[in-house]
Amino acid sequence: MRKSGAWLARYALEQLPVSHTFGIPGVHTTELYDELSQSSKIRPILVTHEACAAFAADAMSRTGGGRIGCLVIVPAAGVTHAMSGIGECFLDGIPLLVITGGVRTDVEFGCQLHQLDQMRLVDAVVKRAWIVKEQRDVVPIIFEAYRTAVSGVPGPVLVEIPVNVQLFQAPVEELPVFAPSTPAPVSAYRELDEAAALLRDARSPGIFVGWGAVDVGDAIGRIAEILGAPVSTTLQGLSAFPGNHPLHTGMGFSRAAVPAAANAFRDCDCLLAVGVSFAEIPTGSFSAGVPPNLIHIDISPQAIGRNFPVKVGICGDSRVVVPDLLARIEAAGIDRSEQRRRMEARIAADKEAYRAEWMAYRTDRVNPALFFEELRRQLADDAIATVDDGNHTYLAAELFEVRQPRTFSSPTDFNCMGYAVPAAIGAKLANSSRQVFSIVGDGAFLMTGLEVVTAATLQLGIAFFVFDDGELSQIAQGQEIPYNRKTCTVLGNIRLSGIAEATGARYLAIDNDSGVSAGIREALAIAQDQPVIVDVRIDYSKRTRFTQGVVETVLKRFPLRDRARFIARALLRKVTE
Ligand SMILES: Cc1ncc(C[n+]2csc(CCOP(=O)(O)OP(=O)(O)O)c2C)c(N)n1
Ligand SMILES: [Mg+2]
Repeated sequence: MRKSGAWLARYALEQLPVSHTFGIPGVHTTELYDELSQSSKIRPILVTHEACAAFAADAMSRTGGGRIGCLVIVPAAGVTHAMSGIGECFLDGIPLLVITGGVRTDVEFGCQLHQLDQMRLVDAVVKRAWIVKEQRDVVPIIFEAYRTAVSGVPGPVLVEIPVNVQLFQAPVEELPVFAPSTPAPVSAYRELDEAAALLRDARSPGIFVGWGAVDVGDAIGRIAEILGAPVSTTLQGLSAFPGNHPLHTGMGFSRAAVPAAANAFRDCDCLLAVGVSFAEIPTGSFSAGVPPNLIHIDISPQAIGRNFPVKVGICGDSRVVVPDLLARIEAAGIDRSEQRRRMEARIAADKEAYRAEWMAYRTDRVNPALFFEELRRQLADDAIATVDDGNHTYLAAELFEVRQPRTFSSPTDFNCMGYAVPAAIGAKLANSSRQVFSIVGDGAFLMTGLEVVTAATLQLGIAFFVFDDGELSQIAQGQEIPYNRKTCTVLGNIRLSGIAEATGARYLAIDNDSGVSAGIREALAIAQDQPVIVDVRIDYSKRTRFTQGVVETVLKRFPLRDRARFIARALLRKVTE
């Protein structure tokens, strides 16, 4: 039979868990787009910018119940735009399938449009990249790319299909059928026994979970309950453990963590860490007190022992390893009910005190704690949050209770602003019957906020809560102590109502605490079937524990002379300016 590369690409993609593709067509991909337009399984989605395509696809992978996010973009120019989101997926361990066109390989001409060595370009941000040479390779390469993306540490892959391969037909001997593979069972029985014994003998065990544990929250909960152990999460893994479980403490457990977490882990003598890489954010810039008895379970062999030495390291898929560990702990005859009761009471008291501290803080703008508490009250438990990067992220992490797996997505290790708005679109397309909302800083909103037009065009019901403080606050706050001036962190004056009008979204503002309850109710009502931009005039004058803790930790680690220089300079500026 004779088939075109574009037909074959569609044939391959239709067999994978791909429900949508994201991108902007160009002359190198129109044939592929034309094929996708005829698909009953895949819907190609036009975005305004390829970075948004990648962020939307990322959220499709994170929240889509086994789906993989997929891009179809032009070579070079589309790829450089998309690299913000591809990089996020690479560092956050999120599978992503990037299909790009490629310049013609059947002509002699150089200086073709978009001609660039893409393999070199993406080398640092993909697990692997391929250039398809012939039509017969299209299907096997796309299948191999998908398997690569989802196996081991998940991540992005890229397949370049030259435009001539897409356009023209060539002989193809067979049409392979995709066969999914299952996670390989572990053979770490000795390590699991050691881990169970360490946890049994510990005086004050603690549990730290990340995105890699997002699908084993129930088993982690049972382990925590048997051990009477507090559970802390990473930022990316906030949804890996329910915020309303009595043993849940908060993000991280360093001095940059909320009091419930910092206190619960203070005497921790054995830490069970699952699906975490001990990265900079959740460890409070590596200041967390990790005990020598560290049991580290992760899919990445590179992560185990990288930042903190391990006593027991187990490399494997948490969906296989954690149930095995739970079985051993259940069999160990542990009774810590009294310890568990005490721990739960302490966590509840610490959480209540932290809440009261925030609630007592009143200004004429919106109190973040009040906002998040009211939002939680009005949302369904399975509502999906996409959150950007900034002060609003850490406020959400400290003050919003995340209750179900995969209901909180935020850019973490690559930490790329501009994520939340397009990610909400990906999450909504994957979860049309669930509430989807964004918490996004005004600075981040300026990067990708025009993508709201896509939500309006597709009539996606999403509430975009823009935390409007007029600054790049997370950085401005970091500048305050050491520099006492805000260089390039004060934003231009933006009227969000204009963006709503321009994109076809509804608009409303929440100016102060008294408008919070009604404002959220109205926003969620509108967002049943259309996008709404909510201008939240937020109060940022109270710092998060995270910002306070990290600024202090980082400064402390400076060489003595430089620390003295920084402090002296800040003091001088305080007095003289
Ligand atoms: C692409 C990108 N550029 C710059 C940064 C550095 N950065 C981190 S947080 C932040 C401030 C974000 O401001 P805004 O979106 O208004 O959120 P806020 O901190 O005010 O809540 C900046 C500039 C980043 N993380 N990503
Ligand atoms: Mg801001």
